[in-house]
Amino acid sequence: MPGIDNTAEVVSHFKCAADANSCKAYGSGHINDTFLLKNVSAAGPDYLLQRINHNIFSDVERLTDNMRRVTEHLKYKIREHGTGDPLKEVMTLIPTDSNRFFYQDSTGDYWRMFYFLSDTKSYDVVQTPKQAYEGGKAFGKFQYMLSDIPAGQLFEVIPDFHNIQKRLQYLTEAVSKDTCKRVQYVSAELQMVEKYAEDMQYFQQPGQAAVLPKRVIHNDTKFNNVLLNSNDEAQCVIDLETVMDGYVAYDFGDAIRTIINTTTEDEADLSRIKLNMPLFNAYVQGYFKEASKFLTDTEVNSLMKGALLLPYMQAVRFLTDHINGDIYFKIKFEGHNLQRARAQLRLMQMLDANAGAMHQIIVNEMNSYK
Ligand code: GN1
Ligand code: MG
Repeated sequence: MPGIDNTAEVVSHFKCAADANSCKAYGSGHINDTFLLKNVSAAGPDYLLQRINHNIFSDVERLTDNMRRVTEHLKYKIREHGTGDPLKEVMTLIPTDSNRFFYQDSTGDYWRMFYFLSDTKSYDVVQTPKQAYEGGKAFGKFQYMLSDIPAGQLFEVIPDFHNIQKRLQYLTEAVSKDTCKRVQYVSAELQMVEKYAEDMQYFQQPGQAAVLPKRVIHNDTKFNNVLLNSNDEAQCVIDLETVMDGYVAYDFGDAIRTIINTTTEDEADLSRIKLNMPLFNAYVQGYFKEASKFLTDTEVNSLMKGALLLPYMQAVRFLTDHINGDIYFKIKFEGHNLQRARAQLRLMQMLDANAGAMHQIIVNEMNSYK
């Protein structure tokens, strides 16, 4: 990750007590660059500083408005219920000296800052049913707390973000340009994408818009976007920049994609990718504890479709980026995006083979609340 040459300048514009000299790269995001900074006083909170990838997030001002709106709403809900600490359970954006929540430096880069939540953990691979249960509860509660913001109010930060028709169109365009001459090596993956393309159109069918409500959803519910406390209890949902309208099944599917997989998103040895059903069960239980309060039956019936779509869509996105020469997702080595795409395709196939049984688990859980 590129470091920061102008840390002191950037930090000086935020109303914070961060020690610019302590700046260290942090986290495993694929898009933005994140840094951890210590407080100048040992007693004060530390900070997270993020360089926003503004090739991808082109309208930082409206993106920030969304994040403000969402974090304020979540804090209000937590205060209203009187059950928790909004400062610990919701990310807090730090204002700048001009009372905005992002800063553009002299090189054109955009920055934002949060309080760092100490004594929390995130996991790339889930280890215990308790963690999965807590993750389910966290994302269910997140959707529930936002369910009174009507659809259509938040800015569409990345248009067609989870529109599989568009994602497939971008893949076709990448294949026809073939700028890096990589298409000849990925025909097996392209064939597999093609084989499932029609089955994946569920959410795009014209009738769906009439029966499936659009809601404010997270849109990036990887398990490592939930912070757990030292007792492995859910504390805070992070990474709020793609919070915008969508179908709840997208969040469900993205979470299952990362929770049920016994290994990482980019596993090279496909034989290590297995489905951990106890973790699936636990996530479903945690999720419905909150989501049973607002989900419609049609939404419940769509959840498993989301669980198949999200790994598939992720594979399409990784494969497109591989063909385009790795211009979107950060990579650690050449071929990384292809390896990610292969792993996600394998995961999707395994989910597909078990979809009937998994759907039944979902339906049974919802019925237990009726
Ligand atoms: C990106 O940067 P990160 O890791 O939070 C991506 C998500 C993908 C994810 C795959 C804006 O998220 O959509 O699901 O990588 N974010 C964007 O790991 O494209
Ligand atoms: Mg993200």
